[in-house]
Amino acid sequence: MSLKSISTKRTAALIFAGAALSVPAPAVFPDNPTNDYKAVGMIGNVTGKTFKQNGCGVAIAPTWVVGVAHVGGNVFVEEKTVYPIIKKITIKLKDGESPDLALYQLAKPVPYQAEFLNRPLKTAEIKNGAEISIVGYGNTATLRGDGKGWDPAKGSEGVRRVATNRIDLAEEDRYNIGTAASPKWKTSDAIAYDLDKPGDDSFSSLGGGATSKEGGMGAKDSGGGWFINDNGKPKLVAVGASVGLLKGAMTSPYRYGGIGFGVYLWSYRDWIGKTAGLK
Ligand SMILES: [Ca+2]
Repeated sequence: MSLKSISTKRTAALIFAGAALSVPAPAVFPDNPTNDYKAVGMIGNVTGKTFKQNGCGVAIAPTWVVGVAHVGGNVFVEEKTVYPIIKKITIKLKDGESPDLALYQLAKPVPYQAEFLNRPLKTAEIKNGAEISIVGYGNTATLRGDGKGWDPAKGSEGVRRVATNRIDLAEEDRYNIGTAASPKWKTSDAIAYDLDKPGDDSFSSLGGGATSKEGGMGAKDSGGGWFINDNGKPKLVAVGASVGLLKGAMTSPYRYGGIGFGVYLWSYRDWIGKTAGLK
């Protein structure tokens, strides 16, 4: 399946964003395994003794996980323990397109839960590129020989990794999580990063300055957590949703200049709180 769709950018040119599920090669890259962020787990299907990973999710309460609508499964795996999913809930809007956001209710409680950032992002954090940590279980990637970015590496999924980047902008992210024949459009309030090359801002598409572990995410990282350091504590601000690229500027969202979008959770805090019964 290969989907290409349009994301409307409020601030400048059009971005063409492919829904993350349509990208065949997954990755949180570079290859930085982490023991932190234990509330980020895998979502997938258990059939008999076989587990197939479809994406990620982040536990936000003992029996609730937040993720994206285009990922599903019958289990959430946190720290190698399997928790059956009872129910997946998405937002139903009367008017307009619903966001690519989902909540999963678990059959039994998980030990680790993430904390939300309990305030909106400040204008300065978006304008000045606050650093984020992107966490997921997709494959990693290797640097291209031509120095133009990354190539996802197959067969290395199932490891929790963290990459860093900066928030370059906040905008709506719109894409089709269905098929061309039977489209299911989603429009989410989102934040976005671009992939920068260390020491060379000429590839930058949204704002220069590579971070120490500059990287991003891909298909099976959908639903993974994006965290901001808030007074020394990692706070969840978004769940990874899609990758894309500037029209005509490049050929792969994994090359430098490629863009990743995360669903901005503050916009949906009322629905999340009400649905999951958070205090
Ligand atoms: Ca960047």
